[in-house]
Amino acid sequence: MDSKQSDETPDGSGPESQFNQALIRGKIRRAEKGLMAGGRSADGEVQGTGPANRHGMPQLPPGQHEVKNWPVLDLGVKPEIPRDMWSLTVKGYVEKPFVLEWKDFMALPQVEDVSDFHCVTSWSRMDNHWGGVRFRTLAEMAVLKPETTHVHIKSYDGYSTNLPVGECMDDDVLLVHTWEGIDLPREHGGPVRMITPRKYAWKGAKWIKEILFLPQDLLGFWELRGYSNTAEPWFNDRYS
Ligand SMILES: Nc1nc2c(c(=O)[nH]1)N[C@H]1C(S)=C(S)[C@@H](COP(=O)(O)O)O[C@H]1N2
Ligand SMILES: [Mo]
Repeated sequence: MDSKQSDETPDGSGPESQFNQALIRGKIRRAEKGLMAGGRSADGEVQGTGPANRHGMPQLPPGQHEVKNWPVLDLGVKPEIPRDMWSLTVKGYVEKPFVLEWKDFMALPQVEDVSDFHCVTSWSRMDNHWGGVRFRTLAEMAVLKPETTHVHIKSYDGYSTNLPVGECMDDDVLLVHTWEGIDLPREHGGPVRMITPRKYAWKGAKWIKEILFLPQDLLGFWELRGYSNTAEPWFNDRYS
């Protein structure tokens, strides 16, 4: 007991203290990542610039201005998909591909989160309250094959976008059906869209239809048309 206790209080010597140092370094790295990206994880842990420690002051990425409304951006089509017609296909380099209908999706573990929404056209909407399912939950269900490196996401309007698989595993990457306590409005991607708070908003597919896991990157609609593939708001990383 005594030796265990002292191992958990590292004095800079012995193997246990090395392990603790590694944990601490990991937490620092995570905090720095959060500081660049902003946002608060669903378990309430503050990750730098998120709502919880903004004290009411907006902290905008470079070149962004805050809006209080929520502009609508799309390709001129706003598909109408009633909940009982909606399904989500998860496939590609996975052990267990599946298709979810509405009731299946709603039976998955549900989370709430607060995060910001940064559009490349320079507006940001802060402190959005979301309800939905973590992307990570779906990835865990699908059991990724070791070759999987990227995700390509397809929508009911023909839109697509792509991300490295690791960047979809953050706690704040959600498939949302609820916004500010109401059903996600159709013009914003209802019944279900993805949100990627640490990326510009074009990485978040509205009217999401399919998640395809791939062993290489496959560019999406805007990524093929000159938008940055990495899309990092805190690095002003807009166009490639
Ligand atoms: N299916 C689909 N998803 C989409 C788009 C789209 O045209 N179709 N536009 C993207 C872009 S460019 C932005 S900025 C955001 C806008 O989301 P909003 O209309 O809810 O503000 O959705 C992204 N997701
Ligand atoms: Mo956009």
